[in-house]
Amino acid sequence: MTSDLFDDLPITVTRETLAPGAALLRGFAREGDATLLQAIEEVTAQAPFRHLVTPGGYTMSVGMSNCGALGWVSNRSGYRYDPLDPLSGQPWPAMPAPLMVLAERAAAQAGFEGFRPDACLINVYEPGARLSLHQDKDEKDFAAPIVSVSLGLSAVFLFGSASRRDKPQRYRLTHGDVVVWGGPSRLAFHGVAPLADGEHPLLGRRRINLTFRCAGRV
Ligand code: MD3
Ligand code: FE
Repeated sequence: MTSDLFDDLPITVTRETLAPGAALLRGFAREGDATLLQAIEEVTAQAPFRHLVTPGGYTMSVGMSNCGALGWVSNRSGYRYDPLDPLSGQPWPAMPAPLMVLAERAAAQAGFEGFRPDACLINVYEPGARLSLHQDKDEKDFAAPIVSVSLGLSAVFLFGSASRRDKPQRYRLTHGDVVVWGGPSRLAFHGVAPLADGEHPLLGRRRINLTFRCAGRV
């Protein structure tokens, strides 16, 4: 059994099904969290977090960066995956091995063997930041799941159905929780409630969320 460097409590990993195709792996990313954060820092030193503007002209409260062959970007003309970071004109940083390995293991645990994401969107939330209800459908391959990893402060995650009308379920996602969204859940509406203030031992007043995607042509 491995232990958390800071409190020596054993790490418990549990699996629950939120909906058909949606598997919540609580604690899955806690072992090795410091390694993940180090890798994220290396990415964001090259491709800093920025607040993107939506096609509707709103500046997002969530800060974003990417790693991998493709990165998700938004501006007044629309959303897209792009091989280049528009801030630098350079390719996005490569996906660090510890991130790729984590995503692959989590997907396999949920029944998606051979998951090989080409994009990892990195979201940073400060107190008050939120993500309104949306679907992720800019990817080319809906047969592949999306793997999400929560780090730092807890957030209330809103999980609806394929229809915006249905009232979403609420789940608290905490440091180290991983969710695999595949099958019938892949196109579900989802969002994040405004982040409550707090202090996390590794991340301070922040939450970071990683989403691993197969964005390009398969
Ligand atoms: C359910 N991120 O980046 S992760 C996003 O916490 C995004 O930053 C949120 O939604 C965050 O697009 C939520 C959970 C998540 C991600 C993708 C999904 C849930 C999903 C795709 C389909 C269904
Ligand atoms: Fe999303």
